[in-house]
Amino acid sequence: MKEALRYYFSMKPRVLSGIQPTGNLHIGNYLGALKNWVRLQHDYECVFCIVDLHAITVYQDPAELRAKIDQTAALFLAAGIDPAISSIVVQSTVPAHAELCWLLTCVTPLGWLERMTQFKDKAAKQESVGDGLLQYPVLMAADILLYQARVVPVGEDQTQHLELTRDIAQRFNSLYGETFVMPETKLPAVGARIMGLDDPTKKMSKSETGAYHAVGLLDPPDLIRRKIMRATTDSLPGVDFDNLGPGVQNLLTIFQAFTGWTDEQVRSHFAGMRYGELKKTVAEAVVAGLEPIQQRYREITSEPGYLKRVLRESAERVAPIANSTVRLVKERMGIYTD
Ligand code: ATP
Ligand code: LTN
Repeated sequence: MKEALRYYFSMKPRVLSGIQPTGNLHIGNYLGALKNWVRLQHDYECVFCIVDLHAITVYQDPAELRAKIDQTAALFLAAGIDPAISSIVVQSTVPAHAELCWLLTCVTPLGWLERMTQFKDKAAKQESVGDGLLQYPVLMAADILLYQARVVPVGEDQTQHLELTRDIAQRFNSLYGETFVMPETKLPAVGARIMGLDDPTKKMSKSETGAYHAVGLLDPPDLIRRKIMRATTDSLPGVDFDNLGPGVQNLLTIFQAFTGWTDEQVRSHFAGMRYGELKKTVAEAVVAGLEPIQQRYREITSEPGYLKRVLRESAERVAPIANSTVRLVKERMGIYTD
């Protein structure tokens, strides 16, 4: 396996992405990010991070955070990330993430960070805003640039952070000489922005607490059905493709992303269908799509020591790449490296 990995490290362009271990992973995280990761891992050398240092930019209950780190890692595996060819890394176990973040902070103008819409949204919800929340996108840039990642598969909400990453990389390169590869954003063709079931004008999100907002990846089938049957639609009787409300559009997107049907297949199957029938069909597609993931999750979490081993081996595998980037950046900046 070591030989195979050497091949992957030397021949293929790199992909990096991450998910925060906060709340319960939902079908938006799966369709927007994870599902794309699984597909990409055969063509790229992939590093997928559980970004615990990002999670603490808003207060997390310590015991809950610790449990969610394991749960998120197990879900990466359950969704189909293969640890023989991809690395699954808990961000805080590779200290170079935090180290590069500081070095990049020093080349990032404050105004760039204050303009970030996610910062403005999250700051508006807090009584007191920690410095970490402002620095959040610099840490994200560090995650990506640390591995010289060429491609970053994310959902649509992360495009502004990716633009900032490129701006930081460009600024560094022009101040200190060519150092960083310019990363590209990769959105999924369908499912880049799944909306909340209870309010289809808002993005489905882990931090939203409404009981009928999101379908969790570990929700039992009956709960999935109940949530989808209660999804907000509109007052039309059935699906009208010339007049699709956001709730119906969202359900069709979820269906299409899970099944891989073409636009034409979706249109001809659902045109005129009553909403009750539409919801039943979507619910069954989601239940069927999540069933194998839930099955693998149970297997992974019942194997003692497996997860810990995957996380340790991944961290050991990527640390030399991360450390050599930090060393290069320090040399470029004139920092002591001897
Ligand atoms: P939080 O509410 O805690 O910010 P989140 O649900 O937005 O969490 P993240 O950990 O921030 O989830 O995102 C992980 C990945 O999932 C990112 O690539 C993000 O773009 C993607 N993602 C999150 N929500 C959605 C969504 N509703 N539709 C598509 N992709 C999504
Ligand atoms: N901010 C991202 C999570 C994240 C990330 C990354 C995504 C942290 N570091 C690096 C891609 C690449 C989010 O989804 N909220």
